[in-house]
Amino acid sequence: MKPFILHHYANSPFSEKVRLILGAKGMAWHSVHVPSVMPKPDVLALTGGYRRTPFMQRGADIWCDTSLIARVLDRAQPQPPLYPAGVAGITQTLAQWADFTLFWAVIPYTLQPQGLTHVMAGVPPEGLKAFAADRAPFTAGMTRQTAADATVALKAYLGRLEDQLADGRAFLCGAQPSIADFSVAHCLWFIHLAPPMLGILQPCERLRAWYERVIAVGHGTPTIMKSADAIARAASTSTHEPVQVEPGLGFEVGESVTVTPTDYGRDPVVGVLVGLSDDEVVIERRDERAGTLHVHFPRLGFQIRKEAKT
Ligand SMILES: N[C@@H](CCC(=O)N[C@@H](CS)C(=O)NCC(=O)O)C(=O)O
Repeated sequence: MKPFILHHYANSPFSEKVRLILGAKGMAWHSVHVPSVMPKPDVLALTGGYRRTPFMQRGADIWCDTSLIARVLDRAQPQPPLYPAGVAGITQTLAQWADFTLFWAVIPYTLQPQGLTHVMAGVPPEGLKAFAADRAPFTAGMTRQTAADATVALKAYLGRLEDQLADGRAFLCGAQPSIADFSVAHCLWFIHLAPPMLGILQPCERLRAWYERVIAVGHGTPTIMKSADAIARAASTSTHEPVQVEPGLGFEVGESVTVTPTDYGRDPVVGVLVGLSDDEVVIERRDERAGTLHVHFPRLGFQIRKEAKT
């Protein structure tokens, strides 16, 4: 089986979530660095319009969103499990909370002026302007927390996580790491990019020790790959992962649809429906350079709409 290709960039927390999962599972992988702001022509060639980071590729299959990427990696390499028996439900619920609620407290908290200069160290003023201009439409429609809101929320959330570890457990849902640990860890990892902001973790002794345990899993074994080579890899692959459209879910195989994230970065991807279940939606699309691709999204958090007939 060929290694997965992760398309990511260094300072991306959700990429760190996947890098840590690859580390926990001891996997070898190909690493393609993508730009952190638009334009991203090589990204869009593969995803069809989805611009969020990271996404994963193998051959001509593309997986978007870390909740789905985590499931795919867990299927490919089941040990150690991301969804341990007995806590599989709660660990995914905690991960979902961290990936949205905790994340969107961490971002405005960390990017206050004294943190921003560290996260963006070395970026010239025009780069900072371009970043702000890129992210405004990306999060349009979301209520961005003020620094004061985010600080009070984050203090409460960190306190709750500290409580969760009060019985001396090594990881958030028990003795083994699970998806919840990686979803919380990538948020705390982002605060670590801005050392002056770390004071908020000072009272959380157990959480700080937990963080060191999670980060210690490392990133597995990455090999650098160029985005042009990843595109060529897709173009030279004529097979896809087996998928099917299950009946009774509101859509038929072969229908033209759009798939769009419901929270932010709401760029629709157009394609022909080839796979649908309660967990996943898969569309087929063609790109001049990358050939015929299957783009997979999680079903939860994504809206499917039939394309209007012309
Ligand atoms: N729910 C998504 C969230 C991904 C996300 O918000 N990624 C950030 C980077 S950490 C992003 O896409 N930023 C804009 C960009 O990279 O263009 C996931 O789990 O993958």
